[in-house]
Amino acid sequence: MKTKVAIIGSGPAGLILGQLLHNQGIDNVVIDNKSQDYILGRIRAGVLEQSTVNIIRELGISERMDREGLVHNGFTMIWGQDCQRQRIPFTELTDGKIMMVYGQTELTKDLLAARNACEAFSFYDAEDVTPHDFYSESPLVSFKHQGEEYEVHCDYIAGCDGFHGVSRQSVPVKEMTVYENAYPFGWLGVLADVPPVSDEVVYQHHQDGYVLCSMRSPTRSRYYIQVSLDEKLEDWSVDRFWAELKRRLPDDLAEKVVTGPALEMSIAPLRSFVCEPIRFGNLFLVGDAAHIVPPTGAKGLNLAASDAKELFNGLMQFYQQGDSEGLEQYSSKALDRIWKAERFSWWMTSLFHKLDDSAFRQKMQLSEIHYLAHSKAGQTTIAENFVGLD
Ligand code: RFL
Ligand code: PHB
Repeated sequence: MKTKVAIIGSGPAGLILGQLLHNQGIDNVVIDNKSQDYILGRIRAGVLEQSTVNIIRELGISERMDREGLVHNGFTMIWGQDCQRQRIPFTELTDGKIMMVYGQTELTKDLLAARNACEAFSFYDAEDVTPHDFYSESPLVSFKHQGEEYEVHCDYIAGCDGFHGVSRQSVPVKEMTVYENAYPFGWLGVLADVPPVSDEVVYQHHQDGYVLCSMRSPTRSRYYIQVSLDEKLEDWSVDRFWAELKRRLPDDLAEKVVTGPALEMSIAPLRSFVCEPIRFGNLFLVGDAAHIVPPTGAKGLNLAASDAKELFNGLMQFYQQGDSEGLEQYSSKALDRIWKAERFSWWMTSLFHKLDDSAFRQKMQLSEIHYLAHSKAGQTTIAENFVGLD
């Protein structure tokens, strides 16, 4: 089989890139080692930046997002034993940029529907997916599908296969530098069909661990609490989760918590990770394949979308004008943005989580949150980073 761009991975990064290319008549093939049902069962991100919203609109698949998504203009921070709170009106502080609450699952559903409706080739449940010869002019991706062996010959390979994918692992270790930070805690998350405690996202610093109140719709809530990494999911009933959430929240919010069965409950570890560069010959890494951020700043999916757009721009320039400058600059331009999001995500994580038992460090965190919350410059810094730097 021959195509222009072979895309490994059908998460947001691969599907956005595939659809952007398809809409411009640039032939591409998507190959994923999981089924579409499995991909749609993953519960992950929920908050889209303005730039991601713009990409979805540009793709012509925004009808449901624009109808069902919730436009947000601010979030609330809560901290300290006296539960001080401050709203960060990010839209007002960033010349009108909004955030859209629309689940990654819903976005993936829209992207898959668009992919399935067009003529482009996609392979799901592929086995042994392997990129080859990407330092040559004739790279290819091999895999098995329904008992048949396939080779997709292409000009370029886009590695959009997430943190555990095969693309980054196929690059010789000496070709990349890896920067990594693991955090000694995770997030225990619950998704439930109950109305949220607030119409805006709430981030809380609590002496026993961070709390995040988010949502997917006016009737579906997404909550997270910080837990230590040795916590086991089987030790957490949903009732224990609700009790702990209410114990940490201020009384007025705890009273508003509506409990119910969990649609999903999981523990996610937190990690910062960047590999440099993110281009290796004719293999480009996109999204979580190249970098991971702790979810505190809501940046992972948004970075995946902006990487995909950046690579698409380079490919367009190449296929429409024969100019490879955009592709040459992909790695450095994307990494510039990636590092800014890494910094913000690391900083938000360090500011709001219980890091250790040091009472001094906790005082420093509370003092910094208090300062930022009451300073216009501080609020603006948070707002600009939260909505996404250009
Ligand atoms: P994905 O979504 O992991 O998709 C990768 C795809 O590649 C396939 N694959 C392979 N295919 C072929 N061969 C192989 N060997 C393969 N190995 C893997 C997989 O099946 C899959 O289909 O990566 P992508 O596209 O880069 O997208 C990244 C986002 O999914 C991720 O960054 C976000 O979910 C992170 N994230 C958040 N991001 C935000 O922007 N806002 C948020 O509010 C937000 N909240 C979150 C999050 C992630 C979380 N978890 C669980 C890590 C909240 C949580 C709890
Ligand atoms: C979510 O709704 O899942 C969510 C919201 C904000 C974050 C991370 C995750 O910072």
